[in-house]
Amino acid sequence: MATAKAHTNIALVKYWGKKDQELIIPQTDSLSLTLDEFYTTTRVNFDQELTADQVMINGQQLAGPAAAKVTHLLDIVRQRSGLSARARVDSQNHVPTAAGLASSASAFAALAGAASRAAGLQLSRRELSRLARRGSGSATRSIYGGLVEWQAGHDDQTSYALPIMEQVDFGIEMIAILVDTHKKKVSSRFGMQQSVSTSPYYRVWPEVVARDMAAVKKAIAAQDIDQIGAIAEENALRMHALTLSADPGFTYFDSDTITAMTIVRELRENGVNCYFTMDAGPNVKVIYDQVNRKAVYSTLAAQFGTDRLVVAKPGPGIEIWN
Ligand code: 2P0
Repeated sequence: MATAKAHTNIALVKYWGKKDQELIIPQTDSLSLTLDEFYTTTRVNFDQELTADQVMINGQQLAGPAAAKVTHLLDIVRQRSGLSARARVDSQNHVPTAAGLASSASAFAALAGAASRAAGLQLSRRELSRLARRGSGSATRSIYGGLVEWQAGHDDQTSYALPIMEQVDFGIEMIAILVDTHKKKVSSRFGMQQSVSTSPYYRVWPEVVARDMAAVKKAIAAQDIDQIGAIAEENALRMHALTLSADPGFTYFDSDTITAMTIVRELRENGVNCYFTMDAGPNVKVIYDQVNRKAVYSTLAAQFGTDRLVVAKPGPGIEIWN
C-alpha cells in the first residue's frame, strides 16, 4: 500500500495534439506552472482477494471509461512489477467541485506515484513522469513543482517532463475564475485529435509553440511576469483558434469566458497588468504579479463574486509515502 499527493498544473504554453495516441507522445513541447491550491491524494492497495480494480473518487465508485483509464495505468504498473493482484484505489480530489479545472493532471500523477510505490517499484522522477504520461498528457508535468517543461520526445523513453524552476518565488500568481456552466464538453482527448486532423491551421502550431517555448524560457530566466503572461495569453488564444478552425468547429468558451477576457484587457488598459489563459473548458485563469492581487481580485469579484474565485500560488511536486 502507498499514498501519493500531486498538484495540478496550468499550461502557459499548451499541449494540444498527439503524435502517438497509445503512448501519449505529444506533437510539441509544453510548459506549465504547478499550483498549490488544487491537488489529488491517492492511496493504492494491491490485494490478491480482489477480482477487479476498485476505484473510488471522493467516496464515489468510478465506472465506465474513466475507470478503464485507471486500470490501463495499473496494468502498466502490474506488467512492469510482475504483480498480478488487482488494486483498491482511493482518491480525494481537492479541486473545487464542478470547477472543470484539470484534475486529470493531478489525478494521474498521484496514481502513477502511489501505484508504482505500492507495487514495489522505485522510480526516479523522470520515470514517474513517463508513467504519469501514460494516464494523461498533462499529468506528465505534475510530477514536478513550479515551472515545468514537458519535452515532447519521440517515444516512451524520450517523452518526459523536466523542472525549469521548482521554487518559484518571484511573485507570479493566478486567480482561477470558475465559470463552469455544466455544459457537456468536448473531451480534450477528442478535441485535440479533431484539431490535429481537421484544422488547416494545425500545421503552423508546432512553429508557434517552438517560438513561444524559447521566449517563455527567456522570460522565466528574467523573472518577467508581464512577458510570461503576454506569451501565455497569446499561446492560449492560438490554441483555441485550433478548435474554432476544426471541422466541425467547436469552442470551449462560453459567454462568461468572453466577459472575463474583456475584463482582463480592460484592467491592462487601466494600468493593472494581468493576462488570461483557458484550457479545455470555459474557466479562465488570470496570471499576474502578486503586487496586483488586490486590484485584479476586486475587479473580478465585482463581476463574478468571491465564491467563484480561487487564488492559487506556485505549488510543489509529487510526494509519495507508505
Ligand atoms: C495542457 N490541456 O497543456 C492542455 C491545454 C488542455 C488545454 O493537457 O488526452 O487531459 O489525457 O493527454 O492532458 C488537457 O488534456 O489530455 C490538457 P490527454 P489531457 O494542459
